[in-house]
Amino acid sequence: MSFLEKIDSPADLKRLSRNNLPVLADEIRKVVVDVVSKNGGHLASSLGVVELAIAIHYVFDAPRDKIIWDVGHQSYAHKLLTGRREQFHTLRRYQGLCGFSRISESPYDAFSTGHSSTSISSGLGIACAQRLKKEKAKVIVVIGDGSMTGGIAYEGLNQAGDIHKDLIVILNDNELSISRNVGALSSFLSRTFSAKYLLDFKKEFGEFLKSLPKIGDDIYQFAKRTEDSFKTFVTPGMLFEAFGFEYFGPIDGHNLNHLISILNNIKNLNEPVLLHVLTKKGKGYPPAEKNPVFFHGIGCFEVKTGNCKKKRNSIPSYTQVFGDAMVQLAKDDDRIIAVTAAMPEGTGLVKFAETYPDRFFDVGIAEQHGVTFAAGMATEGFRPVVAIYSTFLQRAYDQILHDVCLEGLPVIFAIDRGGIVGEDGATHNGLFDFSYLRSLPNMVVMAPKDENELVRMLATALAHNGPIAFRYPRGIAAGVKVENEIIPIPIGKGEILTGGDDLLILAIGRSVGEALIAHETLLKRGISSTVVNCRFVKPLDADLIGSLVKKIPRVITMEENVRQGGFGSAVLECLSDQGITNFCMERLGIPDLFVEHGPQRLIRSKYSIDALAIVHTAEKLLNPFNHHYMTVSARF
Ligand SMILES: Cc1ncc(C[n+]2csc(CCOP(=O)(O)OP(=O)(O)O)c2C)c(N)n1
Repeated sequence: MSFLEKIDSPADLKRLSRNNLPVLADEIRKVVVDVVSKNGGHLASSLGVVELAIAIHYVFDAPRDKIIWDVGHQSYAHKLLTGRREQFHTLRRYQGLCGFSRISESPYDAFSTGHSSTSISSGLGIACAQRLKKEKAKVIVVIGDGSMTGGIAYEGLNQAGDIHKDLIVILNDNELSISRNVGALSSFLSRTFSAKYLLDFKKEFGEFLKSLPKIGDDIYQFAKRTEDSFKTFVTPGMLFEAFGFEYFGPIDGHNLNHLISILNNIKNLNEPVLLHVLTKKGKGYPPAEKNPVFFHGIGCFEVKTGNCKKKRNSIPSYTQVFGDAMVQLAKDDDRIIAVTAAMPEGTGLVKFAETYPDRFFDVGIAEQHGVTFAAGMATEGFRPVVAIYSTFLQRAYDQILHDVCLEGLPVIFAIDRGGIVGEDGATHNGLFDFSYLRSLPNMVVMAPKDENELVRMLATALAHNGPIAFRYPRGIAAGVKVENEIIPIPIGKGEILTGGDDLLILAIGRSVGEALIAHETLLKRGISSTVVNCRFVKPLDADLIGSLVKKIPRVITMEENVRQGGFGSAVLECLSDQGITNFCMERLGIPDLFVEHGPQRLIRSKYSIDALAIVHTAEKLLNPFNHHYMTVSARF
């Protein structure tokens, strides 16, 4: 029996001797690699914190003590040590363990995460609540150097240092976000402040002080007395101590003995503490150590070689098509700027960054800043294209409203991962953007039916002098040819794709493809439908929709967005505004809930946003004996 197999809770871990812990770390790594190779997941980040997870659980007393893993993508070892070993093979599978931390999954997950940089704020909230309740739990948060580029982390530090509550922040510094970490802070944290550098610096600085006439020797003696001030002066400690934190480190995050000793010491302090640990992303699995960017978030792979199992598809992803179009269009348009929030790979902008380094900006995990930064560039005549996943753009809502839309600035939002994302689940689904964007004055909101239309929408956006957004799905595109000549689409114009008098299907984005499949199936069952690719959620093609609904009053709308405030709602409002009331409509979209993780296809089927759902709904709508619709239909 392995050591890991004996651990059903952290109490079992504590029974192991310190000597056995490195073997346990190896066992954990083996299981993590094995399961991620089958289910996909955040491998490199999780491998990097195995010793840290062991040490934290060895020293602290969870779930009484509260442990928060920022983002939660690196929490696999924590899951294995906290009673989830048996279910670990279900990681990221439908109805299996979530790929991030969830309060609802385990009492050991003190806070739910998925979006970055929240751990210090939530940890501080818990620490304050504990104090009010007169309970003595320790709160330990682990945050990566990438996540430290998010502004909310500093808002948390600022308050924590001020109110001086007992909070332990562990900075997991592996010098990488998903790819190279960016920004002034990352160079500040950089390894140039290594022990050797520190010693050399101390020596030289000491000599320098001593050489100062009169006062030099006194200052030197003072500095020597307060030995740590040297360290604080030249290490990141300076920054964190300015925030009111006691700084420790940097220490080797893979040295279990060292980690446990220092955590044992820190445990007894009653003040805000920052422990800076240095780790290696991908640690212990050579392919991930060699290529941590590739293994940050990975699909299924072969353990022996690290090669991906999925064959490369000849059809590109929407992300790739967007990235290629950016490179192509920027050739003749110097106004085009690309902005990413720490996701050049995920948003397809690597080629753009290489081709136009001066016009490419990675702002760090700082969506709010990225949007306002783009707004600033737009005031100077540039056309910034802000490429952010739908779910992360939620962060920047006020910036979109206040800094972009209020003055109608021409910022373009290229919103990737709109709709169901699959295995990353509830925190990552892009199901709200239609609703949150269409309520903003001056904003245009589009969604392409295929990759050619995606490119046309980028051109449309570049030709438009105001805020404009287009959102596209995760995954392989529709497989149509991208035409050489890129023709912008007239703003607010939909297109009729099929003719038919029985049913009107109004679809947007990816759902158009599903509507066309449904159209074919329905034809075979004797039902003819008009399918409209509406293209715009805002402004809607009100004339087209109004006139069609008058002719074909049985209507289905379909979208990969929540139904509240989404595309279907927009259609209802538009018909109401035109005084059109004589119709019956079913709005297919996501109901009022958060959608769990699972394969995209399964989730689409479960929530009735696929072709089959249209077919079933059509049959219901057209059934003369269906009581629900009879009353409405009687008016036709
Ligand atoms: C608000 C937000 N934006 C973007 C992401 C996507 N993302 C997930 S992990 C990650 C990098 C995190 O880097 P770091 O905190 O250093 O952790 P590491 O993976 O290196 O251990 C990013 C950008 C996110 N989770 N949340």
